[in-house]
Amino acid sequence: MESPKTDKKKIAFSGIQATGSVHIGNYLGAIKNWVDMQEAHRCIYSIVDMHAITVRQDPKALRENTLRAYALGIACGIDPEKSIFFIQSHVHTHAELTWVLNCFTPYGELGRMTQFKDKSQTNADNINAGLFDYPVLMASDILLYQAALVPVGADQKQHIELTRNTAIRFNSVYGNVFEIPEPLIPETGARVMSLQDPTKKMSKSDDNPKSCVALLDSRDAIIKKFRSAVTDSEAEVVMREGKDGINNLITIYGLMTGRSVAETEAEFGGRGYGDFKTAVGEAVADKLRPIQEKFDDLMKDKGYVESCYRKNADRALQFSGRTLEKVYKKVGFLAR
Ligand code: AQP
Repeated sequence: MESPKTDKKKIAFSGIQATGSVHIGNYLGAIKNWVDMQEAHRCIYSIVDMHAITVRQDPKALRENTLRAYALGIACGIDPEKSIFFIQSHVHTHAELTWVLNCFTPYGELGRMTQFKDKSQTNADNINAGLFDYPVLMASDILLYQAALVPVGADQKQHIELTRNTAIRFNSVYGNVFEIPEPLIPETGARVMSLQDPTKKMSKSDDNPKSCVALLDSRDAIIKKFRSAVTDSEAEVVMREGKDGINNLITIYGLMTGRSVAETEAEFGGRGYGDFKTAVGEAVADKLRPIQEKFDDLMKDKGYVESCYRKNADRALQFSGRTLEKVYKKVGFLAR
């Protein structure tokens, strides 16, 4: 039976929302590291569709995006046998622990969350309680699996701090129930910037489609987006403060090709921005091609994809059920 702390490997948990298309920011900031961690850690990953409905979703599109995001995860290299890779709404313990943890999370702390403030502005007509409570659902996702590590992009740091506070608060009342997790934020790629406004992070919900490169964009579209990336009025491919656009492209190029900053600067020294932008576009397209091919194969075999998420929902439920049972007992719920 799968249970928390079955072996000595550290447990890692992370999730991605099933909204819109997964982009290279999600990939470089999170998914790429999830894949790399599978050997040395006990990994648990989720498509967090319950988080997605904090912003109004079209039901048909959400279903489709959830399936596509799941298949894309496998195409990127998440191994659904080795890791537990599941769809959040398939595992009822997440909603249940959220209720309990709501009672251990101060209202004021949730109101300070930057993502809540940002999303309240972009969704001014639908500032619902779920949007406010999003970080408690995220805390439940992590704490249910006794995760020690949470590999995420830099934007999620504040939510993990809240998760830690909630876990410490609960443990201080009831003893050592939850592992206290640490964020694992990559040194490079933690904040991939918009191609149209390199002072803002690349984001699925950006109105300008040229700002964001999706993992499933065609080769032509990828190269075009990089060619129209906003840079600066100089012509020097060099990483330096104030050159946000070029710094972002050097980072993306480095992560996609394995080249260091110095190697990239030497390769493109004196060649101007045009060549460099095309080279970044081509490197990204080359890196994404095998992922896209694997994704296409998986979408032709939906039976296999379904069997993966069904099996993994059972594994996740078994694992998380033990933590929930312990929590229910600690807070004083009468056993059935
Ligand atoms: N630009 C980014 N650079 C690096 N990492 C990023 N992540 C998101 N954007 C970047 C990381 O991707 C993981 C999954 O993110 P999510 O599903 O929570 O999506 P998000 O943060 O909501 O992504 P978007 O694109 O910004 O969506 P919207 O526009 O809906 O808010 C997380 O680990 C995140 O840190």
